[in-house]
Amino acid sequence: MEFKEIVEKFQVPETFISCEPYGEGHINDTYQVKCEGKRYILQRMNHHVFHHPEQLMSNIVKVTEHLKKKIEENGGDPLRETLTVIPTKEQESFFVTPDGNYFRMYDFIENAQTYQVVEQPVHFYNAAKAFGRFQKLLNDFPADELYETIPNFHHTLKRFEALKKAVAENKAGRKEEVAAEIAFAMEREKDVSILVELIAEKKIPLRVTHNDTKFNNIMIDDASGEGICVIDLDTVMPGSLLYDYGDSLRFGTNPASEDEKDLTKVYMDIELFEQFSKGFIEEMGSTLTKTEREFMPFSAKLMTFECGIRFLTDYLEGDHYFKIHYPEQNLDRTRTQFKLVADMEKKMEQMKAIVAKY
Ligand code: ADP
Ligand code: GN1
Ligand code: MG
Repeated sequence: MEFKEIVEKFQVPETFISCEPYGEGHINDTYQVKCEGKRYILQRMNHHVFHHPEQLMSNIVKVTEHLKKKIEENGGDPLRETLTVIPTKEQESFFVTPDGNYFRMYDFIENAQTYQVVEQPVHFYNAAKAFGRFQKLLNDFPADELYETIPNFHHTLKRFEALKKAVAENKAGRKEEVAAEIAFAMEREKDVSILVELIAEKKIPLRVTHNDTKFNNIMIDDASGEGICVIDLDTVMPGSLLYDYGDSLRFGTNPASEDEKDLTKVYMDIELFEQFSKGFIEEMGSTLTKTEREFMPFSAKLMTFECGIRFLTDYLEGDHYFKIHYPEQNLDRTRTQFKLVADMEKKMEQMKAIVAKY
């Protein structure tokens, strides 16, 4: 089907002009749709990653409706501060093409940007506030109404077991080439059960969390620099607040890109760590439990390690999960994550002191 035909399945009154690939997400195919006087986002959901796109969309509709109500109550702009799902002419939240591809549309959030690296520290502080606010707005959302779109998404122990299996199977024949990275991962096996166990023992509460809080999943307002809208709601599920906090630091404290080849450029910028931690703690306030606070610095390292082992697993399996633009990209991504882990290990005491300060 042509893009124009797909767009016409949705409640879009304006005349279609064009549709082009957009953004730098690793999972879905995102397009910018230009219509007369208005832009939209069109996405082909990745149904190899999300096995039940209809469940995914049920989550997103419920979560955005809940957020819109709260944003309105607080005097905000519900059309700008969360995603707006455009329904199809059949009143569905998505459209399935005859060849089995799932599409959805959102309003385009104008006068705001996503960034691939933090360009101004204050943006990162503002992002922390926005991710914290997002959590708080979902505090009273009934978690049992959410489908688990990817089971065990942040179950680091299972992610580690998946890596071991990928090493044993060596499907892409790349095991020898990544011996150093495998060794780095294996040396940190003791870390992978820590959060999982605390959650199982109910020492850390389950909340409704975003689970993919990288800096390019938040729109920064052009005029104010505020984190105006949290996007990419595909993985909103029950989880730990530490997943959201830790994953933000993983991506945002690195001044280089996630696939930077020159590892001398890759490190955890402690000033950015401070900006984010300050914003997040200020926003979450007394909602944070003592144990959550205690494990905040560790969660940054763990989420970075988890992402690194996911990239490494995908590299060993032949790159079927994350989108790549060249053959070694998942290996480059693995290396940046492991470099960050090593740097965070060195800076752990500093990180703890910062968290204790706020
Ligand atoms: P993925 O799951 O592949 O990461 P995202 O939902 O994060 O896909 O979208 C990819 C990119 O598209 C985002 O980083 C952002 O730049 C842009 N984008 C997504 N939704 C919107 C929107 N509603 N308005 C403007 N830009 C958007
Ligand atoms: C993916 O969809 P995107 O690009 O925002 C991934 C995250 C990883 C991230 C690494 C559903 O995020 O879990 O942390 O890449 N999303 C999914 O950059 O697997
Ligand atoms: Mg994204």
